[in-house]
Amino acid sequence: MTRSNLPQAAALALLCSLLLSPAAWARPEFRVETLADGLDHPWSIAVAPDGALYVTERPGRLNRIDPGSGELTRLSGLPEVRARAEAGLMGLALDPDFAASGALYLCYSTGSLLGPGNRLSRFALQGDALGGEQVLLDDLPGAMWHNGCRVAVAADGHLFASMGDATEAQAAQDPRSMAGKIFRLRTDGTVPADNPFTGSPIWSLGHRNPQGLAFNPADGALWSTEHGPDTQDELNLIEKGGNYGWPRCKGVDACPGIAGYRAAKAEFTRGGTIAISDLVFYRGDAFPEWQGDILFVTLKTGRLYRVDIEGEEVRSHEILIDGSFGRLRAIAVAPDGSLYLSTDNGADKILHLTRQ
Ligand SMILES: [Ca+2]
Repeated sequence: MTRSNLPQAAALALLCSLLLSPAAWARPEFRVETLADGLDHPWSIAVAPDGALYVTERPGRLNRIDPGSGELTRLSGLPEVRARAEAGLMGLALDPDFAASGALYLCYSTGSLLGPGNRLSRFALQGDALGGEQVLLDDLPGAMWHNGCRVAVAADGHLFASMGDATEAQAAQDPRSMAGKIFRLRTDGTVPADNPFTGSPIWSLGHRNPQGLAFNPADGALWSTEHGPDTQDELNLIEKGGNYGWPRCKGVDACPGIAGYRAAKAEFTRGGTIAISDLVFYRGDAFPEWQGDILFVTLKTGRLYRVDIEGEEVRSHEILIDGSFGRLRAIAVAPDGSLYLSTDNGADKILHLTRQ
C-alpha cells in the first residue's frame, strides 16, 4: 500500500467497522423517569417556548409543570366541564403567540348526561389564571365516549380540531352533522373561504374517534390517529374534503362507492386494536435516529411506537415501550428533544424519556 492510499484505506476501514458494528444498528438507549405524579387522566401535554409543560386533566384541571423540578401549579379560571367516562377536559393547543399573549385553545365536554355536547374555545392565560373565553365551536355532538377533541395549530396559523362520532356512527358520513369530523378554523373561530364545504368548519369526514393530530414539519401535512371499533386502529393522512370511511370501511381496506375515500396509511391491527392515542412528529437533538419519524402512544396496550415514513407513505414501525407503564395517553417533544408521555391509569404520571 502506498502512502497516498492510506487516507482512503482508513476511510474504508471506518466505513466497514460502522456497517459491521452492532452499535451502528442498535436502537438508541433511553431511560424513563417520573417528572410529576398525582394526576388524574392527563389528556394533553403542550410544551411552551420556555420549556414549561401545560397539561390538561380530564376532570377539568389545567396545570403548569416546571420541566426541571416537576413542580405543578394548578391554574384557575377553568370552565365547568362534563367529566364522565371518556368525556371531560381534553384537547389543548398553545397559540403560536402564546409566549406574548397567553392565548391557548381547549376542547372540552359540556352539558349533562341528558344533553351532552363538546366545545372548542380560545382563552388567554395571565399569570396563573385563565380568562377571556371565546367560544369557537359550540354544541358539538357529545356522548360518554368518542368525543374526539384533539386540537392542533398549523404552521400557517389555522386551527384544527377533531370530533368523534359521539357513538352515532352514521353521522360521521353526514356533512350536515358535526360528529365524526376534523375541523379547520381561523383562530378567531371564523371559517376560511377555502374550506371544502362552503361556510362549514368541516375539513374531513368519516371519522370514528380521532385521538391524535400532528403536522409533519417537513411538508406541513396533517396526520391523525384514529380508534377502530374492534380491529384496525388507523394512522391517517388528513386531506381537504377527504372521507375516511367510517362506518362503511376501516383501516387500509378499499371502499368502493364512497367519493373522496382515503384509506388509512397504516392499520394496527387486523387481529384487534392497540387503542391508538396521541402522536407527534419527532424533531430534536436527543435522538437524531428518529428525526422526521412519527411517534405515537397507545392506551390498552401501553405502547410507544416509532413509525418511519417517506413522504406520504409508511415504511416501517417498531415498538419502543410495550406496556411497562400501563396505558399511555399523550406525548410531546421537549425543546431539547427528550419526550414527555402521560399515563392514563387513574393515579397518573408525566413521564420523561431521555437518552441514556
Ligand atoms: Ca378510516
